[in-house]
Amino acid sequence: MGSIQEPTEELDVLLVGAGFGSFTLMNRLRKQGLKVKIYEKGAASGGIWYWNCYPGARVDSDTPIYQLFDKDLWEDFTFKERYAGGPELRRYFEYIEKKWDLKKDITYNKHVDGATFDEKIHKWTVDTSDGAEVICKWFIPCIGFASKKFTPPFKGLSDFRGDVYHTAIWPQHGINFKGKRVAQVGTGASGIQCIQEIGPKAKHLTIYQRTPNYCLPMNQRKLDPEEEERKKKDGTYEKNFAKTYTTFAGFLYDFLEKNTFDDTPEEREKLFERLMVEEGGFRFWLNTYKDMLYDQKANDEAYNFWKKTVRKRIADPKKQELLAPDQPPHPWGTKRPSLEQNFYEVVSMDHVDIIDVNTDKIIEITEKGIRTESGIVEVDILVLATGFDSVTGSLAQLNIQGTTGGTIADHWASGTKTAMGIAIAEFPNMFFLYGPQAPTAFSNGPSCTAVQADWVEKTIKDLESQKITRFEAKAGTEDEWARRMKEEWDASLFPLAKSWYQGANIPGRRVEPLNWAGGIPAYIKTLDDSIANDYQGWNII
Ligand code: N01
Repeated sequence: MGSIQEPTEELDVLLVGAGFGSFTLMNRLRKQGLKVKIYEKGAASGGIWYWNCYPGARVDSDTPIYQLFDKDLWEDFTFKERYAGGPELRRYFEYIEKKWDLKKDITYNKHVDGATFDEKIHKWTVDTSDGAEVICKWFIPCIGFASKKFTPPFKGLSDFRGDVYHTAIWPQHGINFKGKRVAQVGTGASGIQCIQEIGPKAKHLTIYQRTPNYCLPMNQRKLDPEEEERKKKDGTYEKNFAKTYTTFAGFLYDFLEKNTFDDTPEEREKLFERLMVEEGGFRFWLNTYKDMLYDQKANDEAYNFWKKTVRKRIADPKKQELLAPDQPPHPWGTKRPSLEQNFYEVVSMDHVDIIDVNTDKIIEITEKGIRTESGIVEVDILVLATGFDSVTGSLAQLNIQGTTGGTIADHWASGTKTAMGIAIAEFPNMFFLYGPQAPTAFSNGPSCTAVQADWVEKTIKDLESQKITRFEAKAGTEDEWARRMKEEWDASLFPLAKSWYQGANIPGRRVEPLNWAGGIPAYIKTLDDSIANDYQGWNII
């Protein structure tokens, strides 16, 4: 609680977080005549693109689908690169704010601490960091899957006398690495992008790697504005956005209709070459044989091609084995692959070292650097690219109390439970976007939020028109969704990787499927069915 007490504000809808999800919903719910506001803890919009402003931050989804699908937005904004960088994405959010006149209803630097549902009036009372209270009928956190950073509990971290930066709360003013000795822990999506930028600038870079990242070539390129204009006019953009509703991950491509061994080795090689090297991006992951993520032998074919291709770019045999090991530590694609531009060239530089923390464990951080079993490396700057308490951490960290008085963390104490990845039993009149048990991490972000926003918009409209005041998922709806989540998960190879997809990155955390692995079309059908069957899975008052 802060010191200034402000008067209580009454809203129809409070959205938390200023990103794709809340912007979409604010625009649509305003049109229903509802009084809507966004509270954002940062000083500007963009969500992850605001906070994670580390060097080289760039999206791994390609244009045009990494944006909101509304024509009035895309007709006047053209991205400059196939994969937009952080600064361009921030400009894009500013553009939406202006175009939709959102700013007057966004309060920045306002952190939602918690909320309580009032059973008498069927409304939420929301507490914020400045001591102000807001009462709202519909409470919709749109805080993504990565708003709680994770720092490993390294012994001695606070003793380090140099500078420590976590990729998830990077200083807005940027950091100069020129001539510095740098240590970086973590080689996930954030880590790979940092290494590409920091490596060439630093005097020396030591990378502490636990698991090699199965990186794919991004094949970045500038977009031709004239060609984009043509695609806007000839209906290509509209066709593309419509397609995202029909593919597994909301991209413009999908798994092939054939299995790995339907092709001859020569055909397979040719296909892999095209997907990974010629076309690039996630095609080698999501536009490949349909059994790749389900059958170990099929997966081995993908891994071996990937290893062979990557090794050609690394001269040092030791680095080859560290970055693309002979034996895969987990099946191909069961952890999030990163898109890289020159990662393998940067890590091949003489002043860049890789320490495998599995065989040379980190013992402690000292005043001067990192001590592993083999000795100490003294550094000026320590970069922690160690990720997030992903997917559930964002919501569970807030003191949101449901009808039984327990928080979301309490509700999930014996396992994450949601109704279709969009609501929680005992938390009436609350929805969330891009969080647990939705296509979230297995989707293009704007595709997932578009699908969920469609459902929330329709549902609120239905309920408002019927003067419904209380809408809550039944426990059975959660149980059924948990069953389907597990069924999809267990059929795949995903359980075989120690990934944040299943919470395995957080020491001591329950390992469980956190993302819907059944694809966007099946997810849409589930959402649509719940409306078509008159919300039978919900208690309505
Ligand atoms: O986080 P991560 P991230 N000792 O959890 C390592 C999205 N995103 O911020 O793999 C040593 O992936 C950990 O090792 P391991 C995207 O969905 C998107 O990079 O668990 N190492 C891993 O290497 C992405 O996937 C974009 O064995 C330790 C790293 O730290 C997600 O956010 C950009 C350790 C953490 O990687 C998360 O990405 C950025 C320890 N004790 C983020 N603990 C784009 O679209 C952890 N690690 C480009």
